Amino acid sequence: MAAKRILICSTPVGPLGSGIGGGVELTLHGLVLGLSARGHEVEVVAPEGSLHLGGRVHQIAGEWQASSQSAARDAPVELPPRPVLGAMWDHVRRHQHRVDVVVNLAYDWLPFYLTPFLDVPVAHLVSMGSLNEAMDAVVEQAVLDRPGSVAVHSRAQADTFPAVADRLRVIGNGIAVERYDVQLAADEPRYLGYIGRISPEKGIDDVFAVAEASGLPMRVWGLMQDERCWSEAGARHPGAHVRHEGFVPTDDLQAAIGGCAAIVMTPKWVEAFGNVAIEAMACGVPVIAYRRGGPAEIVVDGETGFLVEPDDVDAVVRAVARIDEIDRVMCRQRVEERWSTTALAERVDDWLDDLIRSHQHVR
Ligand code: HBI
Repeated sequence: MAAKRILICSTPVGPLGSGIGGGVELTLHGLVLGLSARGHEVEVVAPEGSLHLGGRVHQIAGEWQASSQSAARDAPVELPPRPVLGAMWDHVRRHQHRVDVVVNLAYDWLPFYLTPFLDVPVAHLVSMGSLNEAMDAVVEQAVLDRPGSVAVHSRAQADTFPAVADRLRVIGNGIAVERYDVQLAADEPRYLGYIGRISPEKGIDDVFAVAEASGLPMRVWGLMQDERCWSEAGARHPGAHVRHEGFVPTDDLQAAIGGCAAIVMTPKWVEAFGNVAIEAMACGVPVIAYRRGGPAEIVVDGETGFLVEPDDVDAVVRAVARIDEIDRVMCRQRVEERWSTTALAERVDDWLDDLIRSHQHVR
C-alpha cells in the first residue's frame, strides 16, 4: 500500500520521556522509528512536556489522567477538570482529515467511545490486560463495531478479555535493537538484574526472595513507584543484597544491564508483553521468567532463558544455576529476528492496511 499518514496518540498519564507511561513509551518510540523507516509520515499527540521525537510531537496541555492500574474493577470512568485526554482527542478530531489512520495507545475509555464519532479509522493498541469493566466494555464494543480495530501485545493478554479474545490481533512488540549493545559475557562476580516499576503487581517481594535464596547480588532498575512495597520486601528478606539503581532512560539502561548474569521477571499480574525481556535479550542477557503472561511468549525455554512455574522462587534459583547453558548471542539474534522495530512495524503496517481497507467498505 502507498505511504500512509499516521497519527499516534500517546498515553495521557504523563509526558513521553517521564517514565510514567511505562512500556507504552517504548512501544510508541518503536512505532515512530519502524513506521517512518517504512516510508510513512508519522506524527504523535502527547501531553506537553514530552520528548520532541524529531519534531513530530503535538504537545497538548491539560491535566494528566490517573493510572487505570490504581482503580477498582467497577470504578466509574473519570476525567479530571481540563483533561489532557479530552484535549488530545479534540486535536484528533480537528486534524483527522489530514491523516489516513489514527493509532491509539491510551488505555482509556474516552478514545474508544469517540471512535464512531470520527471519520478517520482508529486502530487501538491495548497496552495492558483487562483491568476494569469500563475498558472491557468499550474494547468489546470496538471489536463489534469494527472487527480488526483492536490489537494486543500477546495471546496471554488477549485471553484476559475472554468475550473477544479470539478477535484481538496479537502484534507482539518491538525495540530499536541498534540502541542496545550486546555484551557476550556476564560481569564477574556474577549478579542478577530486575527491571521495572517498583510496585506490587511486578512481584518485588519475589525479586528479594530470589536474591536471598540465590545469594547473588540483585541490581534493580526502575521507577520507585511504591516505597512501602520495597521496604516491606527488604524487611521480609534480610539476607537479600538488593540495590536500587533508580529509573534510567533506555540508552543508559542498556549500558547498565549488559553485565547481568540474567534478568529475572516475577510478575504477579498478566504482564501484557514484557518489554524488559526483549531489552535484556538485545543486550545478550538471558531471561528467567515465571511462565505467566507476555514473557512466556518471548522467552524460549532453554534457548534464550528459562520459564519456570509461576511464584516458585526455588525454581528461579535452580534456573540461575543453569544460566551458562544459554548462548547469549542467540538472545540477541532472536530479538533482531522477531522483536525489532522493523519486525514490529511490518506487523503493524499489515494491521493498519487491513483496518483501512475494511473501514472503506463499511463507510
Ligand atoms: N492508565 N488511564 C491510563 N491510561 C493509560 O494509557 C495507561 C494507564 N496506566 C499505565 C499505562 N498506561 C502504561 O504505563 C502501561 O500501559 C504500560
